[in-house]
Amino acid sequence: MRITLRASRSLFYLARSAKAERLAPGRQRCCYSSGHNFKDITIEGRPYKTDSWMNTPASILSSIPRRLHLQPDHPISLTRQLIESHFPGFTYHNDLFPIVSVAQNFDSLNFPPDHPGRSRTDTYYINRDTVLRTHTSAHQADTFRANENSGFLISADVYRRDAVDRSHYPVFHQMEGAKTWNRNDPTSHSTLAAQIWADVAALPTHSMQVSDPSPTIDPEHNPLQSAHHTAEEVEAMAAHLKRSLENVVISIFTAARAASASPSDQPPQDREPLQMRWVTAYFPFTSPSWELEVLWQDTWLEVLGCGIISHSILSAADQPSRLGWAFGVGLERIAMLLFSIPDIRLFWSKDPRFLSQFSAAGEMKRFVPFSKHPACFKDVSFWVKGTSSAAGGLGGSVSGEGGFHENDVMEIARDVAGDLVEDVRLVDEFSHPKTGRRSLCYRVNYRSLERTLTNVESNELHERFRQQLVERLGVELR
Ligand code: FA5
Ligand code: MG
Repeated sequence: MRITLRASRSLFYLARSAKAERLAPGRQRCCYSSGHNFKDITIEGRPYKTDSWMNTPASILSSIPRRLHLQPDHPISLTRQLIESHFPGFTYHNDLFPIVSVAQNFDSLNFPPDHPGRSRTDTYYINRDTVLRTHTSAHQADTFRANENSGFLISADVYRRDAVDRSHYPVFHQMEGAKTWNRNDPTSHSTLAAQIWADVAALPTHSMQVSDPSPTIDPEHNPLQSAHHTAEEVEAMAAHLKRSLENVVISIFTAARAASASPSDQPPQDREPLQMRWVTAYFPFTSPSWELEVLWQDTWLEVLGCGIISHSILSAADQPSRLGWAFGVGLERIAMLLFSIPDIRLFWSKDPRFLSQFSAAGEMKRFVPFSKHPACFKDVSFWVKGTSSAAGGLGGSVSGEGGFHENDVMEIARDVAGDLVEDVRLVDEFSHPKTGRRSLCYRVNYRSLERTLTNVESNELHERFRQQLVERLGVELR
C-alpha cells in the first residue's frame, strides 16, 4: 500500500483532474476574510493592498520573520546545509522573500487557470494577484532568466492551508534544485547526451538497491517532450537527477543511523537496510516526473518531487537552448527523519530544551524528547451548510456547491489553539437520508509540547473552536 503521511493532499494531487474540479462559485463567502476591511498592510517594510481575496491570518504573517532555514544550529538549517554539501558549485539562494505574484507561483509554471492549487481554500492570498508562495518552484522562472549558474539551490519557507497533524504545518520549508545543460555549448564535439553521461560518471556512486520499476519515459503517463528532447538526453538527465538525489538521501540516512550511540541503541527499523523507491508523478512544469519515497517505520514517506524541466519554462525565461532537471524536497520531512523529531510543531518551538539539542559544531545527535504531556481528545459534530459538500477526507477534495472545505476547519483550529492543537481529523460523516444534509464529526487532540494543559484550558479552547465554526462557516452544531 502506498501511504504518504497524508502527503497525498499535496498541491499536485488533483492536478490531473483539475479541469473537472471547477472552483465553486461563491467560495469566497465561506473563507475567512471578513474583518480585514481591505486595509493596506506592511510586511517587513513592503506595502501591500489587500482585497476580498485576502485570507492570510495574522498568525501566519507573524511567522515570516522566523526564517528557520537560516537560524544557526536550527535543525532545518542544519538539514539545508547537509543537502547543499552534495551540490558543489551550485549557487545558493536562501533569502528570497515569501510573498510572490500569482504569475510567479502558478502562471509561470503552467498551472491551468482552474487548477485546485490556486483556490483560496488551499493557498494564502494577500490580494487577487499576490500569494504567500506555496512552493519554492515559484522562483524557478526568475532564476532561470538570471542564468547565473547552470546549477542552483533555493531554500525557503513555503505556506499552504492544509491538514493539522504531526507531519503538516501551514508553514514549512522546501529546497528547490535545478541543473541545466546548454545545447549550444561550443566546448564539446560529442553529443549532448554523451556529455551528460560523462557528468553522470563524475558523480559519486553508491551500492544501495533502489527500486525503480517504471520506464523513464511512458508515452501515456510520463511523456517525453519530444519536440525538444531526445529519449537519450532524457535517459541521461534522469540518471544524473536520480543519482544526485539518491546520494543525498543515502547520506542523510547514514548520518541518522550513525547518530545512535551504539547498535543496541538503534530502533529496530534502523537495523534494516534503507529502502527507497522511485514512483511516477505529475507536475505541470516537468515531464517526465517522479517522486522519491523512503520506507520509514513501515510507511512509504514521500520526500521529494522532481522531473525534466518543461521546455516552455526555460524558453519563456529566455533560455531556449537549455534543458535539465529540477527537484523540490521538503526540509521538515528530511529533518524529522534525520534527527528523529516526532512532531512538526517542534521546529517552531523556542524552548531551549528543544533548541539546545542541535549544533552545527558537534556530532550529529538524535533528538531526545524532553516531555510527553497527556493528549486531550474532544469531538465536535455539526451539520454543514447546504446539502452537497465534500469534507476533503484523505483526498483533500475541493468543495461542492455548499462551499465547505476541510482546510477552513483546520485553519480555525490553528487560529483558536495555535500550537496547542496537535491533530484534527475527520472521524465520522454521514448524509441524512431524507434531507440530504451532511453531518461531520471532527476529533481534535489538544496537547502542548511544553506543559500539561488544564481541563479548564482545553474546555475553553474547544468551546471557542465550536463557536468559531458556527460564526465563520455557518455550520449548525449537533
Ligand atoms: C512541490 O511542491 C513541487 N514544487 C516539487 C517539484 C519541484 C517538482 C521541482 C518538480 C520540480 P509537493 O507539493 O509534492 O511538490 O511538495 C514537495 C515536497 O514538499 C514533498 O515531497 C514533501 O517532502 C514536502 N511537503 C509537501 N507538503 C508538505 C507539508 N504540508 N508539510 C511538510 N512537508 C511537505
Ligand atoms: Mg508531492
